[in-house]
Amino acid sequence: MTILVERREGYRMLTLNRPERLNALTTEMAAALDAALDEAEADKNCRAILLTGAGRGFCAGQDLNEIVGAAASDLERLLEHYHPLILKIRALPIPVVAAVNGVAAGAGANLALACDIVLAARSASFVQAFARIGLVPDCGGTWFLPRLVGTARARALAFLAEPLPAETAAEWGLVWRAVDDERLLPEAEALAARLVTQASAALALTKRVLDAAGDNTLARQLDLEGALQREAGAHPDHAEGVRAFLEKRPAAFAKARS
Ligand code: LHQ
Repeated sequence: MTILVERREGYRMLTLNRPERLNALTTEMAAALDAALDEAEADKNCRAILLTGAGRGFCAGQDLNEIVGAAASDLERLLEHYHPLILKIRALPIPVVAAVNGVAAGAGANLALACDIVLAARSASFVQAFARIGLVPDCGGTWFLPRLVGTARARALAFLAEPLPAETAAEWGLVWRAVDDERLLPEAEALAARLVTQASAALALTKRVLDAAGDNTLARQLDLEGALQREAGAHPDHAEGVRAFLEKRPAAFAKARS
């Protein structure tokens, strides 16, 4: 199985599972990941997703054996398997945590950047490997990178294709945090478990409003915040959160997504 799915208390852990190839992506694997995300979304009790890689790598991007000698038009067609995946992660009404356990290269790096919160092991690195094989960054790299680290750093990362160590990635704001290798999974699991206790409807709306900000004027974004605040405010989690604060107790938010 190229994607391992573990059902945990309130969340699912998805593991990219081709460790002998540093979890390089094949079209079959992309389809399996796509299906695993659909199943997670269909399960109303699933309130977070944790994505990681088996073995010493997170994901080495497209499996180059699959594209060797491919016609240029085949490359574009191949991306049709990856684009929906990136868009799906962004559109999921569930927070997705990436636990980057080792090298994340090419499409593998940008798959991680599509996730909502990225934790990286200190020994991990991020490589926009595309220039090394005469390709342009894809899977959203050209969109995520400048937004996360600014154009100066984005351009150097894309042109030079040098590995960026996890710690620098965290300093630059490419990822949320770099942690000691042995702490990666415990911290990522704790993070997922914490997200599960949050107001899941509010988190889904927060993800939507943050993603919309990139294309909106401030005035339009304020309108959207207002509309989504109305939606959040109508959910019982809001009343519960306020009551819990006033009663000085932890909030007991809905256990299933609505
Ligand atoms: C691999 C791979 C790999 C196959 C390591 N494929 N075997 C999508 C679709 C459409 C169009 C094109 O673009 C895309 C998006 C893309 O992702 S393009 C970019 C594709 N990825 C790359 O170019 C990265 C290639 N890999 C590397 O540069 C290195 O392996 C990195 C820097 C990731 C890790 O280096 P090392 O830690 O030194 O490991 P290694 O190179 O020894 O790899 C371990 C094994 O994994 C090795 O096999 P072997 O049989 O010798 O043990 C590699 O051949 C294999 N492997 N990446 N993408």
